[in-house]
Amino acid sequence: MGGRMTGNATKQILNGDSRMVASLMSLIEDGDPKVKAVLKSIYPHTGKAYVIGVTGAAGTGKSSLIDRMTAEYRQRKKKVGILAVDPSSLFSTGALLGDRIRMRDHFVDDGVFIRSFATRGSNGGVSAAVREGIHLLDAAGKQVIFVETIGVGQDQLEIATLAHMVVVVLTPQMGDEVQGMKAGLAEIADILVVNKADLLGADETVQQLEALFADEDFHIVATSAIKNQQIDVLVECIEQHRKESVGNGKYQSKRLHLCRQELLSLLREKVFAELAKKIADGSLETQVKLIAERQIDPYSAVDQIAKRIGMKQSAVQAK
Ligand SMILES: Nc1nc2c(ncn2[C@@H]2O[C@H](COP(=O)(O)OP(=O)(O)OP(=O)(O)O)[C@@H](O)[C@H]2O)c(=O)[nH]1
Ligand SMILES: [Mg+2]
Repeated sequence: MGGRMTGNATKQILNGDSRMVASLMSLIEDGDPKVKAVLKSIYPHTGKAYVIGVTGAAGTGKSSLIDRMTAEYRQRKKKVGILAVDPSSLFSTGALLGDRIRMRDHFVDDGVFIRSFATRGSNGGVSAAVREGIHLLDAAGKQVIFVETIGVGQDQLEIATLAHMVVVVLTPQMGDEVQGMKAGLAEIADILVVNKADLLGADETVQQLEALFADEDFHIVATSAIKNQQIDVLVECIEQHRKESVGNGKYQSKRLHLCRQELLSLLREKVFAELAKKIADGSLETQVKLIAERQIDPYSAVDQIAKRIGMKQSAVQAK
């Protein structure tokens, strides 16, 4: 993208032009470096959106809830962006289609931008690409941004480096499973939702969670996305959490945390790319084979490579 094209793209993003947002999202998805110039020029205009991570096991109703909450936020005159991080769409487009169909109503609404995000190319991985997507939506004037991720292990923790707050979606069917999730939930969740409250056992699940987290101060809300019940309560909970965190300084330190995570992630990517250039072609693969054959251990291999490219041994051993 040349200077003039970057300028035009920037202007269109700041005007909230959905088509430009969509085409830059595609560049981000493909890991195209051209998008960096636009990201640089829009960055001063970002930092206004509130980013809400929505995570939970497959099929708990995350997309359905986001769909309903979006309607609620639209009634409150907020512009909404939605990024569904979709690992499965790498293999099939089924999940993506599901999201599209369920969120159909919002597709004709100019105040809503929806994107299912499959990340193939981006160097910094999924998180880096999602962060870029968030900046685009933020600059385009979206005031609330939902990021949907399927919560499994690592991914679930990653969301904490992307979002201002995290909503974890559970269901009554999970029963005793929640007991084992206690530590993970306490670490990541700001709000716990028991969705599918129209099904049997919802009250018990809520009671179980309340007992489990008696010492924590997070909210537990029972909803039914399908029946559109308690969605306003959930949104009110989110808004209350937001206001409280601004009031007690947690939001400000969260902002610093997110900026730090992004900077470190970009730096890691850059430094590693530089080092990889220094490591002679093929020698990495040679080491890999040696490790596989147990002729060397990976720790000594790293020491050797580091020494060869001129890194001081002490620097390698520090940390
Ligand atoms: N009974 C009931 N079913 C629901 C509710 N919310 C969602 N569902 C159903 O649960 C299924 C999964 O809903 P989704 O919204 O796609 O769930 P998801 O968590 O986004 O799913 P993935 O993105 O595939 O992990 C669908 O068949 C929904 O109709 C609810 O409140 N009650
Ligand atoms: Mg979904």
